[in-house]
Amino acid sequence: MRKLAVFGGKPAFTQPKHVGRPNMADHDKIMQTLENVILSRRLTNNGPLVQKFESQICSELGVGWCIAVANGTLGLEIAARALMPKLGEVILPSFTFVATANALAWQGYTPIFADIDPETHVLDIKDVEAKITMRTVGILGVHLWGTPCIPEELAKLAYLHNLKLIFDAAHAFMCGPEGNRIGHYGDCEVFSFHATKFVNSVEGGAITTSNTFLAKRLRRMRNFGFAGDGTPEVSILGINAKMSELHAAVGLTNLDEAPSFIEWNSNNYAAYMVGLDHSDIRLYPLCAQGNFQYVVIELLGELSADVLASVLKAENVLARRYFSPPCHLMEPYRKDGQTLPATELVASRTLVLPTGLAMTQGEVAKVCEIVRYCVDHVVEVSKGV
Ligand code: T4K
Repeated sequence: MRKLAVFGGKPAFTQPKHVGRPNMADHDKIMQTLENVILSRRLTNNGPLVQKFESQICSELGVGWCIAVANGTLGLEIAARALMPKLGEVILPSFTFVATANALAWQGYTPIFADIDPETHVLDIKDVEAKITMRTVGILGVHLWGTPCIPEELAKLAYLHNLKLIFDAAHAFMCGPEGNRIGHYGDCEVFSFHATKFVNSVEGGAITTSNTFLAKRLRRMRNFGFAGDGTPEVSILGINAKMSELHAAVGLTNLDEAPSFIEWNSNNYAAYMVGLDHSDIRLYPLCAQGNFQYVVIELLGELSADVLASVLKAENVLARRYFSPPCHLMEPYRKDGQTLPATELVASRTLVLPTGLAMTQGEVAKVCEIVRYCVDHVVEVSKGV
């Protein structure tokens, strides 16, 4: 092992290796589709490319309805508004991107955080059940890292207590086996097509549902409350959550390349499996039929995730401490006495490593070598950082 960059050695990479470096389809193809949009002068307001993007998502996921939106956060907000007109408590995990909680709080709901299963990182059904009160109006599960968030168990619980069930599927596009892909669970599911996501439309998102009545309501809410048939009447409160044609054009072009992105990511994941085979490292087991977008490790020994992140940063590997601190420890949500032991444990030892088209398997091997070295030399490394 050469000298680590934190100790004055040469960084392993000359260019930064990001978590969430956007995957992009062929440059000329993207430029051509963008030019076509501009020349057509049809730029937004439920244009033909947005409609095509929606119908391709429906057939990809095997779901009846898709409503494309400007981003995943707005998707969560209008899904909540459409389903839960009465404000109240909504149960969700704290181990998620803060947008999940913010979307609820911004709309006036009270987020109630439930703990996770430390193995799967998704909601612990027992804790969800324990947190249901007379004030609960819904449950918001998160398919973290693309792992289905116990959809059948949550559906039973929601039915039993007459609650609405939404899934944040921001990480889970094209996860789950063919014919049973994430997209049709609960009352609706919300995807993100942000730049850092496996398929991106620069900014963007989509709500999918099998409920025709709900789909119509969401469509109206996305467009100021208009029915979309040219009539000027507004029967429900709406907002502007529309996706533009330029965003849909990028989304469609990238969607065409999704199978090759998955293949690339899964080869990188296989290389991580080989390189991180160590008793002090848990490589989070990604769902076999997923998008392999998040390479998540948990440090089980003495090495701290912050120390490893600093060592990697010096090597130009910009690993991320997703999701630390978890939401319930962030200022807007902090409460005296609020503890979630599994969430806090998992958040304290988790680090997300780079993958995607910008990483080759050779580069993955190099990252693994640094990680293993740090784990094996924890005392020297920790002293120096
Ligand atoms: N629910 C969940 C569970 C989510 O994870 C998210 C979003 C949402 C809901 C909300 O969906 P959206 O409203 O965003 O559609 C990033 C993303 O901004 C965020 O979309 C994502 N989750 C979250 C997990 O990651 P940051 O704060 O880490 O972003 P940032 O700017 O630090 O970028 C991460 C890395 O990616 C950087 O090292 C640089 C690289 N990058 C980023 C961008 C934007 C690029 O190379 N190029 C780029 O254009 O939140």
